[in-house]
Amino acid sequence: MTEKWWKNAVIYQIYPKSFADSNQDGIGDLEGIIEKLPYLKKLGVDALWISPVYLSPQVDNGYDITDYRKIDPIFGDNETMYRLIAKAHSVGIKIIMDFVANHTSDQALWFKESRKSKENFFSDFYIWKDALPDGSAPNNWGSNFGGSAWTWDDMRQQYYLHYYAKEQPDLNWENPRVRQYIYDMMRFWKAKGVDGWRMDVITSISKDLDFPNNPQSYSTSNQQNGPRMHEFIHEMHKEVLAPFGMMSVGESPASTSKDAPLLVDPQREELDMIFTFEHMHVDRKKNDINGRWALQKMDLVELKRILSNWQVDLEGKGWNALYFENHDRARVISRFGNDTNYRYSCATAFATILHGMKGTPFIYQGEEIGMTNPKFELSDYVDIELKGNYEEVVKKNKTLSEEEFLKAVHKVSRDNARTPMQWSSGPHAGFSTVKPWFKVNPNYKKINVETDLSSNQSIFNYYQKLIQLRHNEQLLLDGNYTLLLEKDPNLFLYKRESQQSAWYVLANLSDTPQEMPEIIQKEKAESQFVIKNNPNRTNLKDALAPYEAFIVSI
Ligand code: TEU
Ligand code: CA
Repeated sequence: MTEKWWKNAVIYQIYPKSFADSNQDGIGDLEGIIEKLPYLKKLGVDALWISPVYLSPQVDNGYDITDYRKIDPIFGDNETMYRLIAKAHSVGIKIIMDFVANHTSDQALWFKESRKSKENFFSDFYIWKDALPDGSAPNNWGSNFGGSAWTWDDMRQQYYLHYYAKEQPDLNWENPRVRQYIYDMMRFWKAKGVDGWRMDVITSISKDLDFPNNPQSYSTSNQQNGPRMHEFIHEMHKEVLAPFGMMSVGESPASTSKDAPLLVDPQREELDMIFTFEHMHVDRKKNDINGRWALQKMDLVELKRILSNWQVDLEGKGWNALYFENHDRARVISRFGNDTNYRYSCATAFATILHGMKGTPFIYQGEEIGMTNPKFELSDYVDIELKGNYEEVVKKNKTLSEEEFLKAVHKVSRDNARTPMQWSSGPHAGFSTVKPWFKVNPNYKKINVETDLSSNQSIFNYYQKLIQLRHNEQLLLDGNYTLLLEKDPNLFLYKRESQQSAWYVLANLSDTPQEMPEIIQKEKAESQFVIKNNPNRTNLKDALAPYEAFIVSI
């Protein structure tokens, strides 16, 4: 329909470790993805974003890369990856790889060489600084996984910078060689057929070379939008993205809808889309010392305001990436909705809202069958962020009790999304025949692909329809967007409209019935439902059931 394939596309994210285990070692792998291609084709998605599968010690589940051109043996080998790309292409599915270029693993050859001395070819591939006269770190910057962002290296007798784990040293993008090596790596994968990139914390690649202290010790507030960020991204666009027509979606934690066009306005030649974090903070207390673990009740008015700002502010200036879930986020129905009494309605209601918007929707594995957060014991969790933050917040600062922390973990921890994919009610949810690397959610007997597909309330089927709409309806592509009832604390209502047609997209995102909005009641009786999650819905008058949602064409 358009010259940019991703504008009518729905992209599905795979977290390989937890998707499907083909060789029964408890770890998901590439062959597992190949086996599930018919499932993904049936769902109807256009592209797969595959979280990192490169050689890695797996300190951060592959976001710590040792060799960008090698597939980690836990996932298969390079030949399997090439076969996956070819097989996906043969059924019309594109492949987006994860591009982690803010940092590497400390096991990468570059880092091993870099730490050897101050005067070798790789010395300036990372960010090294002398200790302060008293031996302490160069400044008070913090790591996202707890503690200082600086680690002392005995061999080199200097500190190196790491925004994440100490095993994830930050690359020095100031060094043109680093940039050229990265572009070469991208060309390598392009030659293998990769169609685009999801760019991990791409807005962190440029550092403030004055290294000023943060107002608060160990804060991570300095990490985004450094002085040369736009310049570097533009260079990458010129060198690789444009010449090879590769799609790009950048992770951009600090972007607001106002400054987003600086990254995604096509005329600036930087990125195609970015993932904002703004709407992910609507259940988080602002400026709280406990950061992502300081929770409050989800504020729907705020969620509507943020998502709508992105719709409106990017109109004509850039393209949205739409998501509620990914491997760093909890299950949306457990976090913002009701995953027990209204699981089907709630999952499809959030899906309706997201997939009705302008932009490219991303589905995270398991979202399409309404998988939920598990409520594990603290000792069951494995994520490095959770563990690092626990040490910091509960043990060291004592600003949260263990109970409060666990409560927050149950709501928002990254591990909520990382439990193995629930394929069937068989042993280990059909993910593997042996004990998986991370616990299966005990609700798998009830919630799994097999059960969902055979249910008359199938979340999968609903997603399938939403994806078909994305492919077939011009209005979704280019209709403009208007939020209605902006102050309503329970209903999400917006209008999509073009010269030819108009739709209302409506969801009751509460546990209680709600009056049908007057503006809808006034519509013609012969209005057509485009999609609805309540089979009993036949008119535009009756009250909305809890988590009822529909799209109606007027
Ligand atoms: O995430 C970056 C990121 O900022 C968040 O995931 C962060 O951990 C959290 O939101 C802080 O509150 C990316 C990847 O998606 C993540 O999985 C990696 O761990 C991280 O980068 C480092 O590569
Ligand atoms: Ca395996």
